[in-house]
Amino acid sequence: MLHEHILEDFVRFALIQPRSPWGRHPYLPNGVLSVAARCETAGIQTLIIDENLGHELEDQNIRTILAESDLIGIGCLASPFIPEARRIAKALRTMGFNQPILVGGEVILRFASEQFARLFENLGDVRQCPNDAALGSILNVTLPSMFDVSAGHVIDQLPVYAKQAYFGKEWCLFTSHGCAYACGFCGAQKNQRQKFRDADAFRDEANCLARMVSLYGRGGLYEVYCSTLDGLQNPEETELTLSIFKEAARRHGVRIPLRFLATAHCTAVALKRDPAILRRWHDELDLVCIGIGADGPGQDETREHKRSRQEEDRVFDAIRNAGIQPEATMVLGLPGDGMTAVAQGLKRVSTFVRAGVRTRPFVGKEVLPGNDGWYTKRETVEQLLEHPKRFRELDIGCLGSPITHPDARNRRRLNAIYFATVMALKVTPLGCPTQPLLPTESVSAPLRILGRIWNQMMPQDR
Ligand code: B12
Ligand code: SF4
Repeated sequence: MLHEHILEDFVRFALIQPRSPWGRHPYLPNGVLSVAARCETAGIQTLIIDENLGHELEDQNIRTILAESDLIGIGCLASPFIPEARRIAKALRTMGFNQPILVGGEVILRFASEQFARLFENLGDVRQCPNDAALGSILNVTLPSMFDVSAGHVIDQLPVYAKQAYFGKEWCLFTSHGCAYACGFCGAQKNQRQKFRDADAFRDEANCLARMVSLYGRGGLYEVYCSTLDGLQNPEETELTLSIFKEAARRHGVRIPLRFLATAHCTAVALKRDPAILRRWHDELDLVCIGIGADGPGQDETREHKRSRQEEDRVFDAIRNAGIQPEATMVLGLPGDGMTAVAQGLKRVSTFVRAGVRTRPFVGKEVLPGNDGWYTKRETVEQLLEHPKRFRELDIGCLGSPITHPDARNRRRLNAIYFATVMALKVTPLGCPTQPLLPTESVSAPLRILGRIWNQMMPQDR
């Protein structure tokens, strides 16, 4: 694909990680760190500005960095960040920074170019980074792929306060991208073989991360979330990745507990081939939690990989028997679901509680950039593009809102049931990591104010 190059000879690239949509929540920004690492190898000087660390665009130091940059990048991981990226682009233009702006990140890859243009119209030269490979072509340099580069040297150069903020709590380990399945409701990069990182690049980054935990981790007790979407889809590659990470942790004298997502089906297949796999990963590689997608009854037919409740239950048992905490990631109440479907979902939740499975229930969202609804529900997409702040309400932790669940009666019932379920789960022995958000955009002014106050108290990873 041909892309109009941004600059012939530029040297400085300021990369902005927007603040979390509901307040400041520092979280290791893998996307911008990866871009910085790739650019640095091509001789481009990068500077990272993270609003979650209190870097305000108006501050004099930040203004100076921006003024001296030839190009500005904004990272946008998922839908709730879209309004933040727009706010930043507007603020930059208002402050008189007219350099080209490049917007990238997982969710940005899902927009058609004309949809992207609508989001950033009248803001001058704002470009979409449509895929990982396109970045080098846009920048007019040869860049290594995101899989072949270690972000270790970029992380090393971060100021101490940033390292303390990122490693003093939960962070994400970039292990692989992509998934071979194509579930209709999912907005991830899918329908392709999972791609893992180059072993040497990953080893270098793992060593840096383990050193950071040894220096700045507070107890290191948080589970680190691996980016792999299905940890048992390619077990050999996952095992190699986990082993490299374990070796790095051992070298730096730390234990870093890991968590990843997996499908029940791939876990069952992997266990059939190698019954000791989970026990080994737990005992030798510090895998402490596996989250399995166990969606509500309404979603069964949208799953391309057929699975049965029995298989799911057997997998949860096997995970628990290996000493690993099983987690059920559930989507409840898609707009079309009747109360019977919601009731069945709740029954499933209570089975999980009794079986020692930690449950993470979320509210189903029919339209997410890149999922099936994005291509079929044109009216909703149109409303989102017309009122981009409503992208915040696509967060799966957010209660149903008029944009996601237009039927008011159903929405009120679903929200009440969902909220009560999460709160009830919180007092069970395993608790519930989900922290519900309130809708703040397509609702009336008093609810909006209440929602903003409530959401500020919610963590980034819910
Ligand atoms: C870690 C992670 C998180 C972390 C975020 C950490 C962070 N700030 O970076 C946490 C747990 C907080 C999180 C939260 C959410 N996440 Co999340 N998350 C992931 C996960 C597992 C890994 C992402 C990662 O670190 N990848 C590694 C980096 C290197 O890759 P990358 O981010 O894609 O970056 C590359 C390119 O995108 C691009 N790029 C990135 N930034 C930039 C910037 C510029 C300027 C340019 C040019 C390029 C560029 O270059 C990078 C490579 O060099 C992915 C799943 C996956 N495997 O992708 C889901 C995923 C991205 N998350 C997703 C979602 C939906 C969410 C939530 C909205 C979930 C929710 N609650 O509803 C929230 C949003 C929270 C919020 N406040 O907005 C979806 C996005 C789907 C979509 N189409 O939007 C994914 C794909 C999961 C899924 N199965 O659907 N998430
Ligand atoms: S929901 Fe999970 S298994 Fe399905 S396509 Fe998305 S990442 Fe893959």
